[in-house]
Amino acid sequence: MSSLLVKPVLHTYFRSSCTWRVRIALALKGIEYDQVPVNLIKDGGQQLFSDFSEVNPMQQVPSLQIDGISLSQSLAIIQYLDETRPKPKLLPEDAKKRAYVRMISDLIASGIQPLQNLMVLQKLGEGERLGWAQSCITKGFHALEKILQRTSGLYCVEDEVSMADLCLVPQVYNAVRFKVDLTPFPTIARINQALMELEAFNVSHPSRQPDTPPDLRA
Ligand SMILES: N[C@@H](CCC(=O)N[C@@H](CS)C(=O)NCC(=O)O)C(=O)O
Repeated sequence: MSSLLVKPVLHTYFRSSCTWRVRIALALKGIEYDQVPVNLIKDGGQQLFSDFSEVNPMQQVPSLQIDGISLSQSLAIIQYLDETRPKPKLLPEDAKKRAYVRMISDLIASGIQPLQNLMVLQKLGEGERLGWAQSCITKGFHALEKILQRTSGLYCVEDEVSMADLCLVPQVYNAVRFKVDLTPFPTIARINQALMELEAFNVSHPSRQPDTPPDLRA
């Protein structure tokens, strides 16, 4: 069978913000896929199992098997999906808008999320974790708020949903989880609210995944 006819397989964890980015892209583009859950907490972290290291040597989710290749890194995955399944476009045609989309995506994916990732938090004492995560997210959100005041319309970059929005919503979810005060970030909060009204952001939400524990289901 041609690899183009095989359903993609997403290695996922319901609460992983990086995986949620990819789930939104798959939902927006109407791509059907199967999920293989990788529980980041259970058994000491199933991402550390040797068979999963074959899937993603970085021992992180997400990973997507698609078109006969195996991809990791959420932004690379989203850009591959956008190049091969262009509707709706998640990276604008216009070079300046595209640069804004990449700038905002990188700010979140390189400047905020990695600092509050599980692997980092596990290196800290239990009493230090919440404060550390809050300070990383708050610092990043101050920068993001300023940038979004310049670039946003209804969404992060003007009025079209883009890769930047796929990064924003899961990062706001993490901020809420870590009890970050969002009052200083009205633009972030407004865009998040507008995006959460869209079906693709809702169906892919951590509370609605096959591996979501019953007590966290919505
Ligand atoms: N840059 C990667 C980061 C992936 C990542 O940090 N994944 C987290 C979940 S959001 C993870 O698997 N963490 C497991 C760990 O820290 O052990 C991407 O964008 O895909």
